[in-house]
Amino acid sequence: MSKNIYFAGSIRGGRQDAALYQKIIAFLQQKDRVLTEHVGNLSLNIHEQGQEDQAIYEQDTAWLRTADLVIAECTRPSLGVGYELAYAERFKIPCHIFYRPAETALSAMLTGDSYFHIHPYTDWHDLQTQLATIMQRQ
Ligand code: 6K6
Repeated sequence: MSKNIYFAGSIRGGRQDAALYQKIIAFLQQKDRVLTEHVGNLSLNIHEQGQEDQAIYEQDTAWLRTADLVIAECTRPSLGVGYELAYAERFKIPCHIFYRPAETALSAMLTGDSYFHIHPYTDWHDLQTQLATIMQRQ
């Protein structure tokens, strides 16, 4: 059965990986429903979002509570993504965290928490292979 996936990626933390987020979302959408497609929106202007921050918070936390799993790309550090991961843990939603170790040292608050499944990867091919394995298992 198709799952509801909450994809988390940096927005105000920096959009350098936005094209990668878009590719991950498209990959996941082949079989499942991604609740947060907007995270991969390449034309997003982070200064003129048009939505009140409180409405964003209410919507995103409501989606998180209904998600079957969270996939987070954490190479670009983001306070919002860190918050979402802690929120998901509180609601016992499985969380898979991806990052490129050559480009970032992931926070000890993530690597030190055994609740999280941490997946270092090197490139798109590696990431895609690991994602496919996780999605088969879920
Ligand atoms: C409209 C279109 C795209 O973005 C918007 C408005 N902004 C947000 N909309 C929805 N979720 C958001 C928005 N800003 C942050 N988030 C959530 O926080 C996303 O689910 C991301 O995973 C995370 C990013 O946090 P920051 O701290 O990098 O902004």
